Amino acid sequence: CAPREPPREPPRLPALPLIGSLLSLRSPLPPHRLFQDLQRKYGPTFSLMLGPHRVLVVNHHRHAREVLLKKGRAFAGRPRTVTTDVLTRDGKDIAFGDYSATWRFHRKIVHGALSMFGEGSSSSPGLQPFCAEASALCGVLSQSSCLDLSPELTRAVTNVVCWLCFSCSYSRGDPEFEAMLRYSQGIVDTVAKDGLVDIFPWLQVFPNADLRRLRQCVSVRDRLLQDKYLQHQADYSDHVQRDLLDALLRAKRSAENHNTAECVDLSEDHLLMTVGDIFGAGVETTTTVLKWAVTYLVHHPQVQRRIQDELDRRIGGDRAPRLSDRGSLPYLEATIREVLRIRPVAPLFIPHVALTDTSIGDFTVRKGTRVVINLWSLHHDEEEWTDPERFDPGRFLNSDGSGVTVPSPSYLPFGAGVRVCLGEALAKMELFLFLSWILQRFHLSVPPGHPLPSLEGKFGVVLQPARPDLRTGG
Ligand code: HEM
Ligand code: PLO
Repeated sequence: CAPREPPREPPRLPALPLIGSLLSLRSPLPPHRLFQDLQRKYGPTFSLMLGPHRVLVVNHHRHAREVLLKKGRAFAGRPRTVTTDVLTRDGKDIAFGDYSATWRFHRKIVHGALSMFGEGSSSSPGLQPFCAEASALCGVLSQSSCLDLSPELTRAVTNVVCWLCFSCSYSRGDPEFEAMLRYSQGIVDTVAKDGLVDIFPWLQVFPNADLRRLRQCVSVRDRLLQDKYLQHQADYSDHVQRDLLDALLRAKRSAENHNTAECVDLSEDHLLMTVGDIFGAGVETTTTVLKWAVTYLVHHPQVQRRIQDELDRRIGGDRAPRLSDRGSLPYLEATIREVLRIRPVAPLFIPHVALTDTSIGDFTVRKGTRVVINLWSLHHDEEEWTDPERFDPGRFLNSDGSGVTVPSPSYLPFGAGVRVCLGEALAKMELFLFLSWILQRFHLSVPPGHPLPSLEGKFGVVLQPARPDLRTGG
């Protein structure tokens, strides 16, 4: 056996003082596509300088799994940036907050609270909001044969998350709901998208339209969160836990009574930012995937027909789909998996940070290095996926089509390890229920004479489809 290579520096993009590698990063391509292309010159793992920050880009599943799983703790940090600090009151949330005892504690409470909405039996009260919203959604769709699905999908998903966080829901046209749609889009458009202020914080002193818009949107969100918080505090009871906010309030009270508050910070800010994360993530991610699913289904009517055949055979038209049907609808499951592969919600995840001096493969990594996992590259690796831009749910079916598989280790739509997505189970349930309800009742297509919706994503903190123009038919 050959002796192991000594640790070495990863290949590095040219860098100038102050600006770092910015000149090599000028490109019309969005960052995930540019990083994918740069592999050809630098190999699958390379480093670059974003101004003063050392960034390591990982494009292959072997190194990605080492970062997330094998060395998950060493890479569990998050960078502080100007825009995420505005969103999260300086990292007092889960997703953008650095690794700490407080962070671990909040993750644990949220994990427990989300499991209230777990699979269990189909009669579990936790599932009630899903079916109520799926049914309301289909009711609206059946009233019109030609409409833009996006606002309806967003409202249905928002209501599920509202139930979960605050035990409330919105009706169509509710002004608070409309305001929420506007501020959330404003945040998605302006936060954590590798803008220059996140690289050079001193740029904040200059007028910056994006940062102004972000601050405005965050203040609208904060007023809403504060209102819900005050209402919940007013009618809080130790005996009933209605939702996530109650679970967090209970933990806060119990920590205060037992004096554990010194090791973990359960301040009002932390609590509000945690709810803000779950609310924001809950709405934007699932809605985005549903929009991508609808987009791909109108491009591929044969896939749609095959799901509908499966629904007809396994469920029929006399009853609504239930979570317990998931195992008997493998082609629908495979389609959801393929949508999550071909258009990953978070193509660059959220950057990780090395908390100690460590390594990836044979490369040394210094403490403080930001690590970007390029999920786009993993999900479009030609060694792992034949013709990666072809939409083919069949990749995720087993050989006789009776069940689903994951055919490659290069598939991590929800991440893995210490920072794995907290909403994975919830998102999968929602995607399954909404899509099965819709496809049992409707055929999706573009109105005659209209072009098919674009498959290009709009890069940001989530990869969103362009505004679609879709209609349903009974
Ligand atoms: C983190 C994907 C839905 C809550 C993440 C990450 C990914 C991801 C890739 C980053 C992992 C990392 O940085 O290593 C998705 C996808 C979703 C989805 C594809 C939908 C299909 C949700 C939902 C919620 C949620 C519904 C909440 C209810 C979170 C939170 C984090 C996270 C709180 C941050 C975890 C941490 O930093 O510790 N998600 N997510 N996600 N997700 Fe999701
Ligand atoms: C979406 C807009 C909201 O107004 C605020 C918000 C909170 C949490 C973020 C989410 C946004 C985007 C998707 C994120 C989520 C945390 C985890 C999730 C980044 C910005 C993913 C996919 O990583």
